[in-house]
Amino acid sequence: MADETSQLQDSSESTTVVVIGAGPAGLTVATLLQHSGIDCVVLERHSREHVAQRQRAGIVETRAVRMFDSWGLTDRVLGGVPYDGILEFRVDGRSHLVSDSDGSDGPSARLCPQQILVQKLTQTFLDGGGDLRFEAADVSPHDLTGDRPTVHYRTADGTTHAITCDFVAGCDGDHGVSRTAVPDGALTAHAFDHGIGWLTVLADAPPPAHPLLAVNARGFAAHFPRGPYASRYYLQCPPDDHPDAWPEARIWDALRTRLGDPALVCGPITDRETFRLRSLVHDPMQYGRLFLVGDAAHIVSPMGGKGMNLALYDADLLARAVRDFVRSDDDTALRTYSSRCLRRVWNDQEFSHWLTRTLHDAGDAAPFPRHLARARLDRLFNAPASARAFAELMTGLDPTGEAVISQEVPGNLFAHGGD
Ligand code: RFL
Repeated sequence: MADETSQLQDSSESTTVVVIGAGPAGLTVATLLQHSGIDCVVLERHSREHVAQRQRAGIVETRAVRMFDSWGLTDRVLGGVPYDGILEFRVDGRSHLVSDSDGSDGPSARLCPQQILVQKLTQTFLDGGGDLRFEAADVSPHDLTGDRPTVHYRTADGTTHAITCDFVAGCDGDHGVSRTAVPDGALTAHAFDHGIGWLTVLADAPPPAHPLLAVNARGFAAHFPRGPYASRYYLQCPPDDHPDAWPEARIWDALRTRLGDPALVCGPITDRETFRLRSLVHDPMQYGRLFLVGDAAHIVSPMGGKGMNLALYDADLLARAVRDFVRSDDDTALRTYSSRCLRRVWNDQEFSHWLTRTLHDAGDAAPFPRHLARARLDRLFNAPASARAFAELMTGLDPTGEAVISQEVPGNLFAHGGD
């Protein structure tokens, strides 16, 4: 430690919050803190161009739109177009339209690709004079259980810097450094492998009329809009399949079959990858003065579109909690941050797991689970109460995650949470 410190070129910097990672979670925390007049520094490993191009999620759910609205930021940070709240299920080629709007007043979900949200959050933060440092290498948080943690990083010229702060927001995704700075045993990881693979394909091809989830005896497929002339497709595949096993002709053939659309218009494929569906929750989402946000704390299988939306939920709670502490010396919301986030995380994990099982079992599973899954779909298409519950979960407006009697972190908040 002494050697490390002696090589620092500049150890005099200080801020309230160091945010590690400039994805949806980190940029939202930073923008909301800035909006609250609280200073922060964002450290991002990659270049601005790299971060701005990363394409993943496509829908900002109703709850998240209303969250930005409550901060007066909707027009600045949300691009894309309003979503009409209709989701299409296609079972053996037969279409069922399901409303995933809950009918309440107020702004609703937007078709806003993740990279557009990231670009707009970046611009908003920088326009407001925000301190966002790209290409920050070897980021490492220290003294997380002390009064003033320090975050070290290195710039491209090799200079090492240190920033002292009150709090660290670990927003650096599943492979970042924030969580690995926590000693073994302080967090419990709950991991689940669904035993399912997906091939995901981005193409310059016409988007569907509605986000589309399809299933037939060959397996699951999906087609989502990603802009005026861009689409993301998913195809269920063996868990360890390689993208090379999927030449273009095979992809379009499989999509036409599983989507039940022989006339599906294809287009140039711009990206393709395979991955295993997995889910992961780290509990608690706090260690001393480090607060984990978004994918750094939890991974949700993409079915149901919850990963990015959960990241936005965590970011909102953390920004409000820090604001309470800075403005009023009130640490209640910081103490309950982890338990409040985890309640919604598990709620969304359950929804995503339910939808994952239903749409995969309804396809090529053994007869008994296939019949169960199809009975669940039948209920969704025909029982209004089921459809309403589904819509609440899709919008994120279900009360489950909100009506929290939060469990406070006992003792000294800024010592290790469980002590
Ligand atoms: P991110 O987006 O991974 O951002 C983390 C940032 O941290 C940086 N970083 C570091 N910076 C400094 N030092 C280090 N050592 C660092 N290590 C990493 C990274 O460069 C990056 O900029 O996490 P965040 O902000 O928590 O956001 C989470 C979302 O990205 C994620 O949940 C979603 O993309 C998940 N997801 C979807 N979510 C939805 O809500 N709806 C969807 O439709 C949806 N589709 C998807 C998805 C994820 C997918 N993948 C990754 C399998 C589709 C796919 C294919």
